[in-house]
Amino acid sequence: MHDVIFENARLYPMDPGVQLSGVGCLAVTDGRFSAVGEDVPASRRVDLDGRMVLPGLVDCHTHLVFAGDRAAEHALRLTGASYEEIARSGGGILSTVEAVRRSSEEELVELALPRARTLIREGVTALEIKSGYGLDLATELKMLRAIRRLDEMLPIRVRATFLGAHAIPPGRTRARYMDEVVEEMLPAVADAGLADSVDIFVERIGFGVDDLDRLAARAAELGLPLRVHAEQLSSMGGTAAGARLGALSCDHLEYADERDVAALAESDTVAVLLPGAFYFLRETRRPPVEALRRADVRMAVASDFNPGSSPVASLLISAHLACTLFGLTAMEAVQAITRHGAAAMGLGHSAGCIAPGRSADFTVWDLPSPEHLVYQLGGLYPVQVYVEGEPL
Ligand code: DI6
Ligand code: FE
Repeated sequence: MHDVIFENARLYPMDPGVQLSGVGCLAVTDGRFSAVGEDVPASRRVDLDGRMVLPGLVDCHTHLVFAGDRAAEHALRLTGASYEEIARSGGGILSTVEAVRRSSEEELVELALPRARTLIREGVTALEIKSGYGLDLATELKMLRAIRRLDEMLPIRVRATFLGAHAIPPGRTRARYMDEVVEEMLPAVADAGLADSVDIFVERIGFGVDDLDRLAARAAELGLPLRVHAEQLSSMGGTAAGARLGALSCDHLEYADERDVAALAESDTVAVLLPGAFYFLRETRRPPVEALRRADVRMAVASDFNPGSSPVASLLISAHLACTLFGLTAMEAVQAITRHGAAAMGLGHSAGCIAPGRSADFTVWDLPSPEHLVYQLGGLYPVQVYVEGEPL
């Protein structure tokens, strides 16, 4: 006997093993999908009236815990300054760092809650949030505690990523700061159980592949999976290195080349595309989507919601941009914000598709087909969101 059966569901399970799309049933027991497709006996029945059912959406890359804003910087960029110029002259990430250092944990939570709720309203049921605006141990811990607090307060799954290696704090050398990240901050974060994964910004204005190697070795000792910001603004080989190191994902990839794609193809690493940042920074170099597709590399899409490069509070708009700007097909984009997003954030076996045994996180839409999710730009909301089989 199953707990609940949802009948008359137009199912799009996003499970490569299941080729059904049509009206059927969906059973949930103990918060997990217990049958997909067929009608089974259950204690309770819910009629979904033929509405479209998709997995809960997954936003696998955000920096939505932050204080202050960077609207003035955006205005400057509109008159010609580049992101890199602004970062080098002390603006950029470092101005957000100052604002975050001045804020309390409670203030950070209060600021982040409405941002997360905006995503949840769109159907997001799993959300990753990075630290990285502290750049010292106390503030990084404060950010990570704020993320844990959001996980407790919100009805969805929130995962925390330690991104101490996001930028080099003023007055420090890269080498000295990296010592601190690897020897002090990462072990303390792991000890406190405040992170589910570790990330690093491999970039000309950030860290090198040598830093990535060191961080990855320490993260592996501590049992924390790796994610990598790579090839967003420059070609450094961070993607190939991340793939070789078994990272869950390499993210951005505008400057990834054939070697990077080949390394991804030989790994289980997911390519996370962040078209919001590309759009917002008015970049012109596109990630090698056709090569990734040919190499069968799984592509995810995320909002990268952050105050500097992607103040984009919408995963669906991000998916839309991934189609129009990067050339994803509509169904690739839908997979990118469900199954592949889940894999990128380390939930590949528990979320992201409608299949027996997975967490019963799903969304119900008054739309004719999944293609509609990347058709209208903005203003799309599910009529109902379920997490572990319960309506939000
Ligand atoms: N890449 C990005 O796009 C963001 N962080 C990163 O590593 C930008 C963060 C910011 O500008 O505040
Ligand atoms: Fe990012």
